[in-house]
Amino acid sequence: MGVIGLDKIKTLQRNPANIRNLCILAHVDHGKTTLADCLVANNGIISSRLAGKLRYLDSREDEQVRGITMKSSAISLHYSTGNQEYLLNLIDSPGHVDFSSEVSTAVRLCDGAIVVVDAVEGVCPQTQAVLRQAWLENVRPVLVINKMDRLIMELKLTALEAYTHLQKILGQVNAVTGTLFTSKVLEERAEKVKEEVHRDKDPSGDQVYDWSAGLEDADDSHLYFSPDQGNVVFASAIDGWGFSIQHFAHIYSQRMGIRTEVLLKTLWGDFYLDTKIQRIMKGAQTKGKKPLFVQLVLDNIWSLYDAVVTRRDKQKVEKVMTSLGIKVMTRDLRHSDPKVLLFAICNQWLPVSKAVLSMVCEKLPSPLEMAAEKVEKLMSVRTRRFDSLPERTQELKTAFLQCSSEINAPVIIFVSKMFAVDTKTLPQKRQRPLNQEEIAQRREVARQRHAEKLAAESLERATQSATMTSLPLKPEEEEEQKEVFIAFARIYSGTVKKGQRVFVLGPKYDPAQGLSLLPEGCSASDCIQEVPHLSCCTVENLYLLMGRELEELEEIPAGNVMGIGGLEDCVLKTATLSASPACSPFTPLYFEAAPIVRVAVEPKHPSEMPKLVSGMRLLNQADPCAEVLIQETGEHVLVTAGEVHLQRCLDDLRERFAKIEISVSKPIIPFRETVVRPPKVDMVNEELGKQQKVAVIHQVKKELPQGRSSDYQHVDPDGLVTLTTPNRLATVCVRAIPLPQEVTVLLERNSELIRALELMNSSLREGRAMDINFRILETIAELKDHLQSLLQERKWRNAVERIWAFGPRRYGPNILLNSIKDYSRPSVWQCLEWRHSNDQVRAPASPLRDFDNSIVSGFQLATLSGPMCEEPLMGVCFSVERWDVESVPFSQNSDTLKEDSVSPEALRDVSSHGNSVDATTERKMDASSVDCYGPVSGQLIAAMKEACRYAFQAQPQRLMAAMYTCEIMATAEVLGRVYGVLGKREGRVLHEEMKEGTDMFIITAVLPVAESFGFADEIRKRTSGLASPQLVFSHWEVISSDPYWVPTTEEEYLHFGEKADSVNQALKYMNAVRRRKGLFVEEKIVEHAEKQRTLGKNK
Ligand SMILES: Nc1nc2c(ncn2[C@@H]2O[C@H](COP(=O)(O)OP(=O)(O)OP(=O)(O)O)[C@@H](O)[C@H]2O)c(=O)[nH]1
Ligand SMILES: [Mg+2]
Repeated sequence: MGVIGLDKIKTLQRNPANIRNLCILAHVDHGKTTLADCLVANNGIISSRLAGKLRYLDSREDEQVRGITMKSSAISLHYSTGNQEYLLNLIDSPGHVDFSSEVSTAVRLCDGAIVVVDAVEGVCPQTQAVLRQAWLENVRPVLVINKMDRLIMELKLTALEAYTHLQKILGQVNAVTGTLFTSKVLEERAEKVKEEVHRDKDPSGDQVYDWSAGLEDADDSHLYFSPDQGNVVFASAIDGWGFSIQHFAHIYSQRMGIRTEVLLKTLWGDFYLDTKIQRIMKGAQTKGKKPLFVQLVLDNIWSLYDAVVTRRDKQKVEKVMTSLGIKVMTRDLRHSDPKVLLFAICNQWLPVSKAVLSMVCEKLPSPLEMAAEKVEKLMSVRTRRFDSLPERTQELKTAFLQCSSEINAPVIIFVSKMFAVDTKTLPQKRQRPLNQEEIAQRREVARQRHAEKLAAESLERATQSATMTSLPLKPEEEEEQKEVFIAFARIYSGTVKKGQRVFVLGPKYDPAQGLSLLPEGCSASDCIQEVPHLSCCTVENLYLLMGRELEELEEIPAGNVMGIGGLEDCVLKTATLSASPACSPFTPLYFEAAPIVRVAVEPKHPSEMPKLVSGMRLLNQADPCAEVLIQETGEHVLVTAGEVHLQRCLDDLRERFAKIEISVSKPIIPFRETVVRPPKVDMVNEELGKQQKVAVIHQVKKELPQGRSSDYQHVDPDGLVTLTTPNRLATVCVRAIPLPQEVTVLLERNSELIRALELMNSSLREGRAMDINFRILETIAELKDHLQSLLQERKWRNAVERIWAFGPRRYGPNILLNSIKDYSRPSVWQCLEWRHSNDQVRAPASPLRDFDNSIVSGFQLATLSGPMCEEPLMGVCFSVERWDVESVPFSQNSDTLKEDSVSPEALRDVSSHGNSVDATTERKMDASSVDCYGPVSGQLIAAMKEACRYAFQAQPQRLMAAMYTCEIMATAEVLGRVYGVLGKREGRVLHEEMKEGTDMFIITAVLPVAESFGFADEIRKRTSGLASPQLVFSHWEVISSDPYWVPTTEEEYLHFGEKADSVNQALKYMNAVRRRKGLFVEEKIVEHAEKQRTLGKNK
């Protein structure tokens, strides 16, 4: 394990003041793993000659082949400077968007981060994402501007141009930090005001709010990156050099006799050296002078590159080397590749590892400096505030802050992911010197085997070779190939020992409940009674994570990152472990990208199904964001974040977890179904007259299932659907209305909140006690206000108050609206009023209320799968305009009840629809024979569902496609090809800008997920690898073409012909989904083949 021994590391682990837990974050390919190599080489774990080429922390084969990191991995490094020795627990993370969940798992365990930015590409989408992630987890960042050599060799910038370029990059990075900071301050201010409002609710006279506690007062100077703050290093990891201005300040203060502090302040910025008076002056730019940074720093590097790489001037190189006091080996000096010499010189002159590591030790916080704010954030799960936690839980905050490893400090550990390793790589299995006894044992075993072999030989001499080769694997050998799971974890307090028992706190564990159920002073080793979401487990093994290797440890004190073995049965992906039941589970990890690409997987040989099932289970555990589901259809579905991620998961499944051949379906692309406002123009841009409308209605009528008599259902010309249950006891009238887009987006974004709202409502309904978080109530009230402001139009008057339910699954982006006159029910916002008036919200009892739930259930079913291709609905409002139920089976005096439930207006309404009147009269006749249809509530659910589907079909229907946003960086030459590929795949370019100072363009585009498979590969191929896109799921978008469209107007006939067989994208998608689901697909068959052939004359 390199040059530092395990004992040294063990000693360092006990001194948290000198521990740094940090991760390396960046956009894909900006050089994280290369930089990590340099740091690892500093410890002698790999040779410094190989640093940057080996990519030691990319230990997986596919990582090496593809050249991208896929898993975050940790390594413990030792660094000594002055008289201080440090232990650095370094985690390298992936930059590809598909693996952003791995970044989350890394950031959670760290106190600091090195953010790497490519000096040419500057701030990229993932740079912003990782800065945000670091911000959200209160992780302090330092900056490394990497690939500085590209400015010299590729862009051929002069030192001065490079300086301006670097200033711009710093500006970009600081702009991102600035936005994060401002939004946080504003949020905090809003919170403060809200709290004050709460406090002042009691009548205590005048209220004075302090509005000045805003941006102006907040000091944010320490947050920004600036070389003079010492938190920026300029580097070229591949050439092995890097520096901070501190380094040069020390050198020049000695050489020029200027105080270091002065140089530190002036080396970066608009300062120049006035040679005449030998003083540093301000205003280099206006006076046209070289800034100090260029003159004293960059010029030296530029001329070194010039001498070594460009001109290969041996004499000059030697001169430089003597002036710097550097000696290189002769073989490096004579090497045909000048980069080798360059590396040898630079690595001695400005070793990147030293620059980065000393910055890390100086600027990043130790575990002892954890901010109280961070602890509170970690301990308060979303719906609960820290100060609402039990007192004993709040007391644990000091344990975090002290980070004590004393015997009485409670053990608190967070597991951020589980990773699989081959049993063979475990230290327990590694070869070690054998002792005498073991040697004797082995000798005995070998002797026995030899005897067996001899016996077998004498028996079957002829088949000897066959038996030798087909010898079945011994059970222990089989076991060798097994994967074991190791928890990737950090200990925040106490000392964890091998064999210790700890509590495993599930994400829903409530410390208040736990404390009340468990006896005082009980520990995880006691036999404890059942507590929800709490279990116990034994820490079987403890490991030091050393990149590709693990080292076994007996105990690990607070403040360290580590691996834990033996948790695979009690921890799925993440967990909080603690010796105290008072600890609250940590807030869940924050993931940037939601998994969206799904495929169905099955074994090539059906008999291997059990292996697949267990393999999928292992995969699910080993990946922070892959999801494994078994659909109702029995399919095994794998959901991943993107194509590259999918590929990695499938490889893992095939080669590690299931070890069988599998067949994989094409990606299952999700769609949504919606309705839109009727179009004003037809497909050839002609104004639509009445004639088109009639055609649409006609079409809908045709689609209604045959065989049902029309007195059960009726569709109005304006889309109002009236449906009666088969027993004729209940009738519903429903209309589908498209929701404004902003409303849909708002609902989609707040689905978690709506789910919380539903939970509260249901506990209110059932009269259950629960602790309501006022902060959530505030956010719900905000949501309501926001909805109100968006639904201002006349037709939406009072709509927000009338919302009956959300769906599907009660929190989706569709609304059920109560437009029934005289039917009042508690509003969905009832929990908001609950605070003020406990019982007033109860609506007057009405017979309809008994069936309220059936209507909601029918709506939920209808929104879960739409009529187009059984995909969920989105952005549709179902307005129930009339509803009556006759309660004959339940009560004798049906007439009175009927009068109660149907208002006179509604009856008048009925008279306008002939069918419904029929239905009402008929109802009375066969009231006695209704029983054969089963319970009314069930029928009502079905009727409501059907009514919604018809109402949906009565409007212009559209499919919605999932869209990716993608940012593509491309040079001017390949720009055309990029546009070509985008166009072919229905992509839409949003904007294009040129990256300043480079010849790169950044194109931002949206692309349907359905068209994205193979997109990245195609772009890469077409541009010879010069452009590579990053795809992230962004939103749902209505596909403008109508899948049911047929030409109806004369112009359309003229333009598209009678068959209209030009490509209809929406129809294509819809049919593909229908075919996959085994639904009926109406397809046109080519009728007159010859005619078509004659049409294509030029073939
Ligand atoms: N010119 C130049 N190339 C570099 C430098 N550092 C890294 N590279 C190259 O950039 C490419 C990507 O480097 P990696 O270290 O794998 O990048 P990464 O950030 O770890 O990439 P992911 O982990 O996939 O996000 C490799 O081909 C490196 O050789 C540098 O300082 N200068
Ligand atoms: Mg990497």
